[in-house]
Amino acid sequence: MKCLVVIVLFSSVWAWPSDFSEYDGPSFAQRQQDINRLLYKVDDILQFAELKEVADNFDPEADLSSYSDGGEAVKHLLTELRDHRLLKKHHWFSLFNKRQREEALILFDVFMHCKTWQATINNAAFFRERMNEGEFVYAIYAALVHTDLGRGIVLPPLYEVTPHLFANSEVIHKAYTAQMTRTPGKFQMEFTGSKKNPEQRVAYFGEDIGLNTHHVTWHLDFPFWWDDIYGYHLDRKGELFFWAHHQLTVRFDIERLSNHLNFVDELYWDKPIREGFAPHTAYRYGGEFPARPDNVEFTDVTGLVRVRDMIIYESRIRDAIALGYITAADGSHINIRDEHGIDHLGNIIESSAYSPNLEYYGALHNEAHILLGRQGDPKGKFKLQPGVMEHFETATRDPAFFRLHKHIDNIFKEHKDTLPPYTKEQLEFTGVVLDEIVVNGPLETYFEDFEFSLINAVDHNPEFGEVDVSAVVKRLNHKPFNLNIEITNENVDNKHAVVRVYLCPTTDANGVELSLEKARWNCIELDKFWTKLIPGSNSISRASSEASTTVPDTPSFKSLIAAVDEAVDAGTEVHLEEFDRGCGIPNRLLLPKGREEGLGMILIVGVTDAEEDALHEVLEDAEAHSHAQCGVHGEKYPDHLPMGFPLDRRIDDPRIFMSCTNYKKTHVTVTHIGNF
Ligand code: CUO
Repeated sequence: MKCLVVIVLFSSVWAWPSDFSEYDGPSFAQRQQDINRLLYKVDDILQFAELKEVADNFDPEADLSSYSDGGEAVKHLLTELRDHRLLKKHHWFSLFNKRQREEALILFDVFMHCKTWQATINNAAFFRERMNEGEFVYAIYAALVHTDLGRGIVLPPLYEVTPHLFANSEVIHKAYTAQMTRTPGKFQMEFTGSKKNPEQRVAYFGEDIGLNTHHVTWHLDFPFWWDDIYGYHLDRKGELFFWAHHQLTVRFDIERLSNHLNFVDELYWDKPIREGFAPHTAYRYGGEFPARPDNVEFTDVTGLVRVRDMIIYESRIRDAIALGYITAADGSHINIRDEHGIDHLGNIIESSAYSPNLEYYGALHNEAHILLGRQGDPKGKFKLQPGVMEHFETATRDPAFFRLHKHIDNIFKEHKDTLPPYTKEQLEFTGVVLDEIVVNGPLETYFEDFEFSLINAVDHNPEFGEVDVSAVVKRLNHKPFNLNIEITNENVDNKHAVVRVYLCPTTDANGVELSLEKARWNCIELDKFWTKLIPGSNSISRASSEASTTVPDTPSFKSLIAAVDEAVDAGTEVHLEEFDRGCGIPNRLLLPKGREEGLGMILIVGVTDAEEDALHEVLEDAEAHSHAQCGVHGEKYPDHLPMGFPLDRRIDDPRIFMSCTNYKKTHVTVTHIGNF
């Protein structure tokens, strides 16, 4: 079903740059095998003879007709290579490092201009052996996400391709020892810190390897450096930046609530960073990630970020919110007092290359990541490497990540609060009555053991072979449940509708009841889906596994390799459509942890008119992967209404809301089973 949806979606005008219907390259299984092999032991030389042969003998300039830019990008990269300007191998890579990013993006540019799969793979093999491994991995993942040729390819789980960015140093060291002593081992991975630190209670969330994969993949889908010259426009990218990170922030707060901790407070440029952090993680090359003690005052990072610039940029952004317009680089005004304002604001705050005035509004969010990442060694006195905040893979491990994003989120809220509350006309869906919502099955969460391979974390001598090494980590999961919704359509014709499902807190951590106006900004988006309402009664059943905020577990790298190799050997195809989307919250994290005694929450369901949603016919009755917070590749965002509707704006008078027949709420309890 998902395959069908994706195929239909790509036929629209928003489709990716080239027409895949004319594709006559290798089979999907063959392409996936090529990718698996390029990423296997990426820090080592190529392990597969055919690819190694290509890497050794391919001449990227021999056939410039295989590039859509006449070979401009590849010539650029080769010049850098021949001039010995490229970052050496066995060195850390950070996307926030300007020069390293530029190098990765030249390779990305090469991939984007390859006309055939073979040209892509030849270049990948060639540059894999000559460029920094981190730059290579970033470039090829980004290309697989954004080129037509990468369509359907499953991104091997990053926690098994680059385990150092996901596993703590303790288990990595054990894996090294196991390899050296040739003793296979499974090593229990603990979360960072000790019980003396209250933040430890929610470390399972920030350190969840699936959540980190979602976060890094979201930033691959919507890179801050993206320029439309790469072939297409990323629809509502600024708003998606707001929404995906708003949801991360809110979710963290509900995890805190589950663990009797107050909602996180934002950080302030002029106050100490309250929580320190000891990452207990190490680069594969370059030593440990730097630690930061408690209560460090923000200090300028020599040559990179000045605290006073952050204050100035933020003040300009707040001025724009107060004035209701952004000043573009040419001096013109861009109105933000409407439903599109959030998109512009997201672009200037992140800031992305879509920012209409980078000079004036700066790069508040991106530079804050660097500023926070360097507070352990701001003057570079100790030659420490970038901090966890300077990698999307590791950023959420640091409690300061959530303080920063709460701060950013509050700026977005300041803007949303300038917009008038929705009127009854905007909220209602004439003739549609949401009669009942019933949750089938208890909302129960539990921790389970999850094993992932560390084989790619250690070096091995081909003479002695590899030893099986893996980490076992606790991760949150929930029991499956169903949402049953009864809707009456009193109209005489069919109606296309979108159903929005939110899970909201009822109190803060002190048990103080939250009004709807207070709670609305703290609601988790559980699901959003399109459906057709026939005249009369409609019974809708939606399984938790279908939630469009989530993705299923990616197969392990080992099983991906096995399934694909088997298909290639047999000359058959392999079907992995379900896993071709890396962006999305892991489905097992759909529910917050809750409490052992039960955490009371409110489920709010709304059904609204989807007539204006261009893609609703495609999306209805089908899972369209994780479109709610990740959009649909190469397409217009499927929902024409603002993300978070209708809870994104002030609710001055809840009675207006309640008088609409197309919304309903019910009390639910999220219970955690077990003692963690
Ligand atoms: Cu995703 Cu700050 O943007 O981490």
